[in-house]
Amino acid sequence: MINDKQIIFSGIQPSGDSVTLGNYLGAIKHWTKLQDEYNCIFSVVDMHAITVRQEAAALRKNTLSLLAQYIACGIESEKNILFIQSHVSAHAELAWILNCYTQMGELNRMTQFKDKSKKHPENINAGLFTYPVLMAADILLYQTDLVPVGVDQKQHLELARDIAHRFNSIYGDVFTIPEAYIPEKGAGAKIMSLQNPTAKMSKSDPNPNACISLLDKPEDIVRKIKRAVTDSEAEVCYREGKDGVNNLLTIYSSVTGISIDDAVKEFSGSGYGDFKLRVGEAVAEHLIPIQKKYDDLMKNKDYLESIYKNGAEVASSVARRTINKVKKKVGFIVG
Ligand code: ATP
Ligand code: LTN
Repeated sequence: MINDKQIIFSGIQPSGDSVTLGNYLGAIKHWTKLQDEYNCIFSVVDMHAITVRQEAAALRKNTLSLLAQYIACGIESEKNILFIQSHVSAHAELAWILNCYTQMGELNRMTQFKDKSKKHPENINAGLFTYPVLMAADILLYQTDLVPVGVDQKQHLELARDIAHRFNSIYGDVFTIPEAYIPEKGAGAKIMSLQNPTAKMSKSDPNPNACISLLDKPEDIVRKIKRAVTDSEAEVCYREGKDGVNNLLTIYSSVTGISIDDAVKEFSGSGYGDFKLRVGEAVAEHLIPIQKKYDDLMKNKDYLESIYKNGAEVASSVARRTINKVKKKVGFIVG
């Protein structure tokens, strides 16, 4: 890259029609704060999405929609490289090579693979198993320094580091060793399901009341938060064992910028009904301008196309340097 800022890479799968409040607070919102200080590369990782069966037309629609959601949340196309993963073929090329430098035993330990296999017992495909290797390729192709992700991705990132170390120890310094950049506890690190606050909020959750989507209508947001599972104590405080209330306090703190301690003071003496209503309203209010921007962007498909085409061109030229070096190192004849 042309300047000496550190490189950041991250991505989200277009595996649903909208990102969740978890994706937003755990990932995208943090990205917006990094765009001035770092060279940021943000990808819509459609190749990861097909590890779970997707309907083709829906995947196309969701991929474009996710790009618009990135921009609507404040990721500026002028400051960052925004692109669609399948547009840069070096991701698939490097993933194959790195597959040959990754052990079955390492992949067997991945908890996301175990969880997703349980969720989709009818389709435990090899791509689901080697998913973390494609993720490692995404990161290592750009000589990434930092990877901002939710805490659920920490294990994948550690594997990417292990693969990079292994490759470097054989061939010399080919890859930069990436570091995870994970938000602190309480700052949206892990937003939990509204219906089962011990499980993470996930866009592929079949229960629509478990998760808030970035594009949900304000009245739906308020309704879902009103129905959120809490406990029978009726005391708004942040304490171990109060997973439902802790989650709502985290959400409230993340959208308003008020610290959790101050939020607890604000709600002291409030009943859960009042507390949930105010959290719901705060979330809805925060999302309204994002939704408005999203609607405008989706009316301008040419603009979105110009962004992803330009992004793919720039990303390809950066990725090409790494993939050529890797090919030479492993002994391919580079034409
Ligand atoms: P899926 O349900 O399809 O597995 P997902 O909702 O878990 O998807 P990903 O595309 O896997 O979302 O994740 C995108 C980013 O959002 C990652 O950085 C991940 O760490 C973060 N993220 C996902 N869910 C949450 C959550 N509940 N809380 C905080 N961060 C999250
Ligand atoms: N595996 C991630 C999405 C993802 C990613 C990446 C994140 C794919 N490639 C590279 C950071 C860097 C997920 O499920 N959230």
